[in-house]
Amino acid sequence: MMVALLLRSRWRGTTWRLAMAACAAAALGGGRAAALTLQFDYRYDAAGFFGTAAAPTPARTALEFAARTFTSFSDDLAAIQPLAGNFWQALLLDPATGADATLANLAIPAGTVQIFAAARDLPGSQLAQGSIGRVTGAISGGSAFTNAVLNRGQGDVSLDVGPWGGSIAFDVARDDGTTRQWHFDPNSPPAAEAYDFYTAAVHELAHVLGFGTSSAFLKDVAGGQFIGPAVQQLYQNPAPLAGQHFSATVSSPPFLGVQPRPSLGPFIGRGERKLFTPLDYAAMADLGWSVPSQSLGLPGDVDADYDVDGADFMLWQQSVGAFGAPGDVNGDRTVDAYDGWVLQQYLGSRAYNLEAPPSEAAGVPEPAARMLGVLALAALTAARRPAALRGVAAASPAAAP
Ligand SMILES: [Ca+2]
Ligand SMILES: [Ca+2]
Ligand SMILES: [Ca+2]
Ligand SMILES: [Ca+2]
Ligand SMILES: [Zn+2]
Repeated sequence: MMVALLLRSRWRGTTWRLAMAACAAAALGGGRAAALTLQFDYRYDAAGFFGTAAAPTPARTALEFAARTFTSFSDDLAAIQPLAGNFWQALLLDPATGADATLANLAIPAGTVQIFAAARDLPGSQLAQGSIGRVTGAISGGSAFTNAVLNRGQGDVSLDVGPWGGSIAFDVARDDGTTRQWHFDPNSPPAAEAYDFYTAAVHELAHVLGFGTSSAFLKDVAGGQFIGPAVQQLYQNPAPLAGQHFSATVSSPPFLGVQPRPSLGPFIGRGERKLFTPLDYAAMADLGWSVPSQSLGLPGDVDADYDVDGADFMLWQQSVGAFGAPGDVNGDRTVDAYDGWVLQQYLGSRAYNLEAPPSEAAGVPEPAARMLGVLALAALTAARRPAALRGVAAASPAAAP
């Protein structure tokens, strides 16, 4: 354990920042094959918010980096490959207008979801909007083709979500008509007055993948709480919901001290960076995604001693480029710069042993202290005038913008 490193705040460890900046830059450009591919399609982005592949804007780079949150999922999604005599029609929200759009006979490779991305002036305090893709009209083809179209061969759609993809839209203008100020760089903290694009993108991509938007999500909702087994195991209770999000009072175990708020809460504040926490990953597991175990505990704790410190960093550094080594933070079995980026985000964090009841683990905050933490977070949220993040559920008029 290197105490000096523990005492540094997440963003002020200059040495670490320099070392990790180079690594994260490499991660941003990495196109390495992974189990789940989020393939972005920018055909609706006539305004050029995302630029081109040859000349990407910072928004495009940040969106594609945010997608790595999910590329460790190992679901075996069936290919949608329309052959002669096959027909299907995708129904999506056009991300540039918010209107319904249809696309006939999309071909989508195995292990891939296709996500249409654009930007527009979203109403009110809405920052971004992710919606899961639907299917409209009759499907022509045999049962294997039909199953691939409807749920990617994942079986009962009410138990395991398997979309063809969907769409994602980002706000470009504030209510007063001025340009929306985003912070695009995942390698630096957002300024106090800007909203963090990475944080919004990760949140909306989870909606595209079914959180708050699928029947597999609804099966885990009872009495205004999320009751999926992976979430209950981590949270030790059903987790309160606020509509299609975790309630603003929910924070993610298994951290000691003030626990981070989940990505899938209802708001983000100005200047706030939120990561996809173990609680968020547990929810995705409950929707039927195959989430690696590394993502369900303290991320970056490579040596499994309930902290993220210099010893973990050294283990990661020594195994970069290796396959299946202990430096694999995100569980995609490859050790690369992205693992180092995640590790850096959690540097200095400590956790309790999930195998032991938290009430018996040393150093776990007492209920009163925990409540104070919650109140402090709520006050912070109010002070920063949070803006809304929204997912649009399939065929749910109440959830439409
Ligand atoms: Ca707007
Ligand atoms: Ca699945
Ligand atoms: Ca450790
Ligand atoms: Ca990895
Ligand atoms: Zn949302």
